[in-house]
Amino acid sequence: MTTVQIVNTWEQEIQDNIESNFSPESLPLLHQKFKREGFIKIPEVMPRKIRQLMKEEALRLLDLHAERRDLKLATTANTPRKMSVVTSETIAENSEFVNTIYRSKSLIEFLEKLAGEPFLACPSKDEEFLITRHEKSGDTHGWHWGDYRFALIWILETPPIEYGGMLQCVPHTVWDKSNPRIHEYLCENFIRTYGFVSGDIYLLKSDTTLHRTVPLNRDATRIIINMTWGCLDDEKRTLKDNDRWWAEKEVEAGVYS
Ligand SMILES: O=C(O)CCC(=O)C(=O)O
Ligand SMILES: [Fe+2]
Repeated sequence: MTTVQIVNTWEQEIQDNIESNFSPESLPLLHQKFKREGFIKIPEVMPRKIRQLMKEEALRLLDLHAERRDLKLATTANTPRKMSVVTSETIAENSEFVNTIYRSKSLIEFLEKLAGEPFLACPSKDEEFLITRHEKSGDTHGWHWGDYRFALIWILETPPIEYGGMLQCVPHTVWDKSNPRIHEYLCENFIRTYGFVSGDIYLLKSDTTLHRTVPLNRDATRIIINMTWGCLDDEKRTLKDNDRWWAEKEVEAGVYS
């Protein structure tokens, strides 16, 4: 006889929720959409209760640990980063809840099916998690790519789309840190824009999808948590350039205002 032990107290709920919201027949089309757009909106991947608790957890961490960033980043052609953040290590050290959900086997197995490849725990402890809060007029997470392949982004709170804060994406692009050519990519490709409501969740193929948030056009609150995973290819890569603006207040590749 085999016994299945549920260690993560949320695991059963996550698993049941995924099974009731996504039929096996729906997966091939979702996979194809994700491959095509580098983006897929999947709020139903998490029960409402967990999304609400995640918001409360992010608000708690922001109250205790938020740090403001206002800079332009050389490795992404001087695009701006204007927002408050809670850094990865701070989240990892201070939130059992975030760690538990990030390690959910049912969640990871489902995301692997959508992506069509294995997810690896984030190779870099300083890029596993990120909480950001856009709060002032002009706040934006400017055009960039991710160092690692997969980001699950929870839109915990967002203003109406007239205020900005949507996500814009150009899939099937690559990040050359010494020559990012972002404007060329924007001229040569269609840009897709995705609006959100509070509670949305999306999966992004972050390493090959150029993306940004549309700047807020007035003071307003937009809060997300980013959970990042790597892929098998990451084992062959080494990262260079000190452009880890979220982790340190001042980095070599940043210009500060
Ligand atoms: O705020 C968003 O929706 C995008 C977040 C993002 O691009 C990131 O955390 O790298
Ligand atoms: Fe990103």
